Amino acid sequence: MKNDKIEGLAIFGATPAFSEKLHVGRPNIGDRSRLLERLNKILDDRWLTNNGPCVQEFEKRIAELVGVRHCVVMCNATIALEIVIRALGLKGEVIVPSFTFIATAHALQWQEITPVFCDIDPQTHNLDPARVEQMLTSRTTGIIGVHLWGRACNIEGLTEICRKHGLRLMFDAAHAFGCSHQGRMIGGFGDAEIFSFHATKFFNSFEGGAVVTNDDQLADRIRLMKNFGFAGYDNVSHIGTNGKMSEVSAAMGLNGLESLDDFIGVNHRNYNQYCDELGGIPGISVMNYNDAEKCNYQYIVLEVDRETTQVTRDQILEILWAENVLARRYFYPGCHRMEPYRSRFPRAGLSLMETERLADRVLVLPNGTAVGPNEISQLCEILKFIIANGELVRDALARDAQCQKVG
Ligand code: T4K
Repeated sequence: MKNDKIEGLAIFGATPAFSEKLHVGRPNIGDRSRLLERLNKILDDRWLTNNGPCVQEFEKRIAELVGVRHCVVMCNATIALEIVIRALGLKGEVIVPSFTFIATAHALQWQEITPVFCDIDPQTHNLDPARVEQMLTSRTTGIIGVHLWGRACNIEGLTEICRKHGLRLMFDAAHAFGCSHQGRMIGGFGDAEIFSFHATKFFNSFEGGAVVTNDDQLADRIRLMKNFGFAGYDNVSHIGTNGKMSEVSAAMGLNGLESLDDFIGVNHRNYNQYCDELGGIPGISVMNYNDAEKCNYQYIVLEVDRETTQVTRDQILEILWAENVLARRYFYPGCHRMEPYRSRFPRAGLSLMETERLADRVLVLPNGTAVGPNEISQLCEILKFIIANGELVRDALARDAQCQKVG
C-alpha cells in the first residue's frame, strides 16, 4: 500500500499499485526457442493439419501421461464435449452443475439436449450426488460431472448412480489436466473425460482440447466424428464435424508438456504464498488443494464472507481492477442465470441455493508464470488492507456512488 489511508487505493484516485495489468489467465509459454524450432519444422515439412506428426505424438504423450488407452486431441474442449455427448448417444435430459463455465451446458443445448442444473456441495464446489439422484427423470440419459478447479468431483457417487440407473457418465475435466483422484490420474474415469488446452489454462496449445477414454469403440467413433466421418479417402461412414487440432497447436502442446512440471511448480509455489499471506484473515478463505493428490494448482479461489468483511466480493473486485489486478468472478452468475437457460428455467435458482451462494462469494486471483512473489505480496497487502478497513472502505465507496449519482 502506498500509505495506510484509504485514499491510497486507486479506486479513490491514487496511482494503481501495478503499472501493468495482472491477469488471471496469462498463458504459460515454455521454451520459446524449442517451440520456434518445432514451428519451423512444420513449415519446412508443409504438413499443417489433418492428423499430422505433431498431433500423433501429442496424443501418444497425453495417453501415456494420463494412463488411458486413447487420446483424441481436438480444436477446443467445447467441440470435444459436443462430440462425446453425440458419440455416447445422449439425448433428452442430462444432469450438469450450473456452477461451471457455460460451455458445459451449451455443448448439450447446442444439440437440443436439456441441461438439468443440479446443485453443488459447498465444500467441494462440485456436483452433490444426493441432489443428482433427486433430479433424475425418465428422460435422463446421462451425467456430466465437472472437476471444477482441478479437484475431482465425487466420481464414486456419480458412478454408482449411473450404474444403478443405466446412465452414461462423462466428465468435463477442462480444469483437471495433470490432476489425480485417489492416486489415479483424472482422465481415466467414466465413459470419457475432456481436457481443455485453451490459452488461459495452465497448460495450453493456443486453443485445444482432448478426449481421453479406455473405450475402444467410443474412441473409434469420436475419431470419425471429429473428421467429418471420413473412414478413408472418399468414404464417409458417419455424420461428423471438423474438430481437428492443427499442427501448430499440437507443437505448442508438445512444448508445454516438456515444461509441465515447471508450470505446476510455479503454480504450487504461488498457491502456498497466497495461503501463507491470506491465511487467518477473518472473512476470506483460500480454497485448499489436497497435497496428497497430484494437482495443477491453477486456480487461486478466494471466498469472501461479506458479513465479516463488510465489503462485498464485487466491491473487492472493483478495488482490485482499479489497481490493475484483473481478478475474476468465475463462474458468476451460474449457467442457469445466463441465456437461454434463464428464460427457459426461470425458477431453477430455487433448487440451486448453494450455487447461487457460492457464485456471490468467489473471486479468482492471478496465478502462473507471469506472476511473481513480489506481485503476490503486493496484491495480498491490498486485500489485507481492504479487509482490515472494511467499514471505512464500504462507507467511502457508498459516498463515491452517491456523489456520482448527484453529479
Ligand atoms: N469446461 C470448463 C469447465 C471450462 O472452464 C472451459 C473453458 C470449457 C469447458 C471450454 O474449454 P475451451 O472450449 O475454451 O477449450 C476463459 C477461457 O476462454 C475458457 O477456455 C475457460 N474455460 C474459462 C474458464 O476462461 P474468459 O471469458 O475468462 O476469457 P478471457 O478472454 O476473459 O481471458 C481470461 C484472462 O486471461 C483475461 O484477463 C485475459 C487473459 N488472457 C487471455 C487470453 C486468451 C491472456 O493474458 N492471454 C490470452 O491469450 O474464458
